[in-house]
Amino acid sequence: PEVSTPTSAAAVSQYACQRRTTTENHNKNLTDAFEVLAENYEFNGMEGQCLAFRRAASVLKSLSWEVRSSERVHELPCLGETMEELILQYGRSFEVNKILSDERYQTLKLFTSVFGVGLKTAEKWYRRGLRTFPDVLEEPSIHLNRMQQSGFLHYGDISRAVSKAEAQALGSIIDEAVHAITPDGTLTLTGGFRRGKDFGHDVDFIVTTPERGQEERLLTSIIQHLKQQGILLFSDYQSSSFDMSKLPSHRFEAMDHFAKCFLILRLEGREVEGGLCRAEGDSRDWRAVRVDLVSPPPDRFAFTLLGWTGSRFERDLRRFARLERRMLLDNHALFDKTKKEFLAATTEKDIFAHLGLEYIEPWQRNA
Ligand code: 8DG
Ligand code: MN
Ligand code: MN
Repeated sequence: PEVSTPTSAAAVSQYACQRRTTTENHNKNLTDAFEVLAENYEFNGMEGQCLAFRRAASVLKSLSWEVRSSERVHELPCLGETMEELILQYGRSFEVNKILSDERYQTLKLFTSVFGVGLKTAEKWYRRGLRTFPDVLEEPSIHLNRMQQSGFLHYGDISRAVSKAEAQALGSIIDEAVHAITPDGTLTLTGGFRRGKDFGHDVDFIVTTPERGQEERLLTSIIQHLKQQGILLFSDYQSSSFDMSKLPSHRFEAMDHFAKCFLILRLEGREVEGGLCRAEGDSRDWRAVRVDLVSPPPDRFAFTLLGWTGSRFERDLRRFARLERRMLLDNHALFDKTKKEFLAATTEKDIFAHLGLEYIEPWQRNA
């Protein structure tokens, strides 16, 4: 049966993988506020509350109506009393504004916005009394790794949103590299742009070759090719540590073990239809852009595509598999714990079918 967009709270599933969530968000004010609260919990090591607010925001994003303060919010899944109260008193929540003007929050937000700087590093810098980029860059005892150095060097460009036209241009450039290396190689757009977003913080692609065992070589050759073209500004290559016999991970945020690389590429203005997204007053005809590439073996393509398409949707798919189906799902495989066997898939639809879920299109996965 077709799951149409629910019009009543009672029909909304607690799992994002049973909801259709487009990029159209009727509750953006609320979900932005919830994201600030979630982030602040994350910054303070309160993972339970952080997750609760992210799940609540995800439910609100899926609604085809705007939640109003008079509504019985608690009838929605994942929205507890605290959140109902927040929504009831929400004009522009006092609590949210308090966080936004908090020095620790502001500093951690600033530091973690640098490519290569995680929460641990940001906290360390904060504890040492550092508050601004110049504070960090002028502190002689701080040693930045290669990724962080590039993060600071290209900060202006890579903290600026990437447009769909820029993503397309990068797609053509990398596609050309793939085909120069192997004529039957393929390039597939994934991540936020596959979900139909107009802007992203990077561009994510999957590269494959049908020849088994050649996936690592394909990726290293692509990096080499981009380097020869003079457009490789940074590359962090991680070789494959994929073990076929291993069960899928239990963890929610499991990174995968396929060969992948995190890149910064130089994109020329003339390659982009309609021009580059640049800061006002910036007259350069190029910009730096973050690009992620992953190269799974051909028989794992569907799992990788599903995983890298991303958002809460994919987290809830794993949770749904585990709690409702006694199955383990990650970017590599699907394992049925009852039958004690791996379930193969050549398309995303196969995976949804194994899980007994209705297929949800990528542009409906903006959970
Ligand atoms: P955005 O870039 O438009 O802001 O959003 P996004 O495309 O949804 O986020 P993303 O940070 O680019 O991540 C896309 C998906 O890739 C996300 O679900 C996480 C997933 N991903 C993996 N494995 C790995 C990994 O090893 N490293 C990274 N950086 N992302 C990974 O599944
Ligand atoms: Mn992305
Ligand atoms: Mn990415």
